[in-house]
Parts: sequence; C-alpha cells; structure tokens
Amino acid sequence: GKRIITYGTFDLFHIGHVRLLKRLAALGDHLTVCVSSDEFNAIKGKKTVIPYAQRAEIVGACRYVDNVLPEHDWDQKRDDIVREKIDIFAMGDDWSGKFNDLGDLCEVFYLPRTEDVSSTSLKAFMEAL
Ligand code: C2G
Repeated sequence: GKRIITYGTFDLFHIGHVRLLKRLAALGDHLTVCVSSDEFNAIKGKKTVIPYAQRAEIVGACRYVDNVLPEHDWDQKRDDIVREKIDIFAMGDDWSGKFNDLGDLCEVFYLPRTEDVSSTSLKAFMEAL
C-alpha cells in the first residue's frame, strides 16, 4: 500500500490541518507527518504558540496519522523518503512547485489549502479578545 509523507509546523491545530491530513490519508494507507521542531521553526522564522512536544502529540492523536517524526532542517526530506519507503510526498499548495526536486524519489502532490483559517489568523483573533 502507498506510504505518504508530509511536513509542517501544525501550530494551534485547526480544521485546515485536519482536512489536509484527511485528504492525504485517503491517498494511501500509511501517513507519516514530520512536525517542525521549535529550533527549526526559529530557522523558518516562524514563532509558535505550542511547543514541539505538544504539537507532535496532537498530530499523533489525529485519526488520519500513522507516524510522527521531527523535522529538524530543510534538507532531511530525501533521507526521510528513502528510509520510510515513501511513495507520495504531498503538501498544501502554498508550497506548490517548491519540492518538485523530490520527483525522482516519489510522486509529489500539492493539495488546495483550506480557505480562511491559519495558525496566524487564529493567533491574531485571540490577541484581539
Ligand atoms: N494547511 C492547509 N490549510 C490551511 C493551513 C495549512 O492545507 N488553512 C496546510 C499547509 O499547506 C501545510 C500544512 O497544512 O501543508 C501545515 O501547515 P503549516 O503548519 O503552516 O506548515 P509550514 O509552516 O508551511 O511548514 O518543510 C516544510 C515546512 O515544514 C512546512
């Protein structure tokens, strides 16, 4: 069966994340999610509300997810794909085209994002409360 992998911060886990993971799980029969570490988010210039250990535990609790790994840097994807015997790499389409170089190792898909929700907008909403 097809093995799927995806990467992300998954801060303030929300409906956009759920709907992405649900669609990814439907592409095969095993989904691995690599969750960005706090240190890697600093490299990405991304401030998070929820620390890595909790973000990883929340993603792992999602019914669509079979395995959770840490994402430490931009360059681990090729090694992950080979080691985890991945058939499909997929991300939301805000990343469209960015990871096509992985096409020699596996299929590469970009799925439409869920509109009107993001960790950033949730943070802004809560700060305005
Ligand atoms: N996403 C989505 N719809 C939203 C918000 C996010 O489909 N409304 C998707 C994104 O496209 C991404 C995944 O959910 O595929 C995780 O989003 P982020 O946590 O923002 O991940 P990001 O910071 O883009 O990290 O090496 C890749 C990076 O780690 C990706």
